[in-house]
Amino acid sequence: MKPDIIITAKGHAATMATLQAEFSAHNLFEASEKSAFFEKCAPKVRGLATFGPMPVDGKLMGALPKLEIIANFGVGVDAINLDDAKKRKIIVTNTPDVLNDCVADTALALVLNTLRKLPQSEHHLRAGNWAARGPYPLTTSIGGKVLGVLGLGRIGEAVAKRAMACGMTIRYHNRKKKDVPYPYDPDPVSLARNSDVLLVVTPGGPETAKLVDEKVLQALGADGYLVNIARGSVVDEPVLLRYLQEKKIAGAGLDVFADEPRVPPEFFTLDNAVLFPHVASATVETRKAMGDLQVENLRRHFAGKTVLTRVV
Ligand code: 8YV
Repeated sequence: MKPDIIITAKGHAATMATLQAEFSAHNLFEASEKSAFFEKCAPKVRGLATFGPMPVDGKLMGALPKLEIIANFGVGVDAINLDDAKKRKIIVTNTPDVLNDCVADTALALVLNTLRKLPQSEHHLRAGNWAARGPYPLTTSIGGKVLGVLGLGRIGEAVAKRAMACGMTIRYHNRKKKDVPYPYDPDPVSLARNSDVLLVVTPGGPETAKLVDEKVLQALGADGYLVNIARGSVVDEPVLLRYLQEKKIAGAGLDVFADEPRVPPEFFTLDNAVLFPHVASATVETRKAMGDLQVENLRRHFAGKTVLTRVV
């Protein structure tokens, strides 16, 4: 008998195919009538395979009396209420490490693209402006600049290595000081004040909501840049938009937004922002590795073995 699982959202195609083949999978995202869907499968569902930002809270967990495990595709588990899971002794797994390099590559790309305005200069060429109006204006070097890492975990360290290879120096702020060779700032405001580029790599969720607020952006200042590859929720987005419009910071590179995939259209007209559609881990290789890990956690759990990457 294959264990029954619910797949919450449409995700990585090959992973979905494996989940469908190995488990008795119920696709929540295809259910037109949610109550009928739950009535049919809720009593037997033992696992959830989660993709994307759909909230998984106590109400959903409570509707699934046999739920044992929530296996997330992605390292960030901010959409899952971990306290609710803990209370119910439900295991939560994620997909750390396998995405560090790709996410760090994207972070470095955003730093480079934001300071050097490479997408904007490409647009200048494509629009015929090179020949018609002359060269693209000069931009800002990354070499010699200070990268302030807000949330120096495994991904932050991978970005730091890459940034140092480009001649940047590193500082950081975490809730706790770490045993690393980089200078520590006691709070996000000091880190922003001491940095040319503030890179946000914290987890999402209520503990970091709007951690980058007006005070932090003020401290970053008119010559400072913000790069966010964490979660849109970590930054006060309306304030960021205003700071970009009023040139109160020099620019921003954003892979994540508060209400994905809806991005406030005011961002589209900004010349001082580089915007990516949450692609940090989006390569064939990394997405396969993430899916393999998600599936392996489910397999191991249902085989009575310890899961590989348990969050709670
Ligand atoms: C993915 C991510 O885009 O791992 C994460 O937390 O944000 C990304 O790698 C996301 O998990 C896709 O659903």
